[in-house]
Amino acid sequence: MSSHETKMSGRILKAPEGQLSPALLEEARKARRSFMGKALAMGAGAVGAKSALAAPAVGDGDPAILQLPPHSTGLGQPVAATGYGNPSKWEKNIQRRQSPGLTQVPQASVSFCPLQSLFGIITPSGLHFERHHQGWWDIDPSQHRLMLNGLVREPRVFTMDDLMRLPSVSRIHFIECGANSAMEWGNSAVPSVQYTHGMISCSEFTGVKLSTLLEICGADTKVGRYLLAEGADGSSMTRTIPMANALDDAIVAWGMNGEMLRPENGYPLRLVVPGVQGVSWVKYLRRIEVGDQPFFTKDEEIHYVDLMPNGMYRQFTSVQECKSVITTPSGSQTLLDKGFYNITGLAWSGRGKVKRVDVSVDGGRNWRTARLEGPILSKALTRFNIDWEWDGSPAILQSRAVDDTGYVQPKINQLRAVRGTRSIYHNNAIQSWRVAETGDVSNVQMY
Ligand SMILES: Nc1nc2c(c(=O)[nH]1)N[C@H]1C(S)=C(S)[C@@H](COP(=O)(O)O)O[C@H]1N2
Ligand SMILES: [Mo]
Repeated sequence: MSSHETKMSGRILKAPEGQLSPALLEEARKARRSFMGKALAMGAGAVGAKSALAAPAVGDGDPAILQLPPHSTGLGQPVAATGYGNPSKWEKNIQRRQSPGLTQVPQASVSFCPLQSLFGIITPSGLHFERHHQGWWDIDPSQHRLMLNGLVREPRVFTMDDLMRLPSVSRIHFIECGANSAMEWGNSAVPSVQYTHGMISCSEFTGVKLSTLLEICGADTKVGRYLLAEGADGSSMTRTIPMANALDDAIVAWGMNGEMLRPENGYPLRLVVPGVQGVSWVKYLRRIEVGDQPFFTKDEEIHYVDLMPNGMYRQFTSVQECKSVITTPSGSQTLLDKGFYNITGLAWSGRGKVKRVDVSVDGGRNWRTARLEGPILSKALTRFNIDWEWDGSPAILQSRAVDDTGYVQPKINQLRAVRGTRSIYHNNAIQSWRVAETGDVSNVQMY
């Protein structure tokens, strides 16, 4: 097994990245202190620094609300200080991150999406997870071409201009790497949801339907039951796509979240195959060939296959089955106090819509049905929320999703009973987070 994704062994990360480190916490405290100091120096209130820092509850006369800070009295920043806006400097800890030691070179690697810090269902483009086999490129769109050949009446080479004149669609879909949660097959290995589930993102993609291009070229969709999709990067990423997907909802996309694709995500052109594992979403898409049988490329012969306990492996298991995860509270976070919390998370299914999500706070003994927030879209992330009153005693939080085919997300021991413990891809097991009496949340497995 040569894929770097096969090397995701049980590694424990010591630093809970994606959370405020002690150093950053101290920095934040200092910033707050000096902010309070400045406010006082400006004569904003005759309140001692000590009582100001104690932050009494509103109603107890919180002095901070009575002081006018500089941003209430001074002149703000001018327009277009940056032609393309950036997140607040206070949010700079929210980053895509690599799992230290996971891969040997950063060009054939993955950066994980900080799911614990995101709201709703759309992933900000700058935080979309990345998976490259040979590094990313910022390709000149005027030089980029897409060729369509094979079992077609008229082979064609399209420029970006040609493609962008065609009728387009915009659809919201998740993309999940088949290796998401791969480190968790043997045991609970990584500390936070960023690393357990961060190889998923969800965006609005815009492009021309692949079926439109096939029609233009007069593809033989009866004999031509398969397509080859090929990328322009050095990895020669090639995957077989069933014609059924091509005629259904696959898109040749240039847009992501209202703008052109980001270079890391395949600019200027990528394939979108809703519900199918990320590897088939070929980036820097340069060629589509129609053929009468699967192409058996390197990326489907030895990679993205399911090693079974008897040593045989399953191939072409490319649909991402129904799965969910609680993103808050989640591993490496700390609950500050007893009392009310909104448990929130994400659910999805490569086969359609999420029908229901149940949440347990006692390790799977009792379940309550969570609220699904709209829109609930097919093959897209769905946000769920549920109220929780934490009484301060240890708890195990879990979510279990059901999709509209009736499929129920399995427990890890149910998956292992069929697939063993040495699999890598397609782990859609229920995730467990343990809340300790201290409020610290950690990654555990429940059988
Ligand atoms: N050309 C090309 N396409 C590619 C890849 C690649 O390395 N090169 N990686 C694949 C894999 S394994 C995944 S999971 C997705 C990741 O897409 P993203 O980087 O936009 O998240 O792209 C797929 N398409
Ligand atoms: Mo992937």
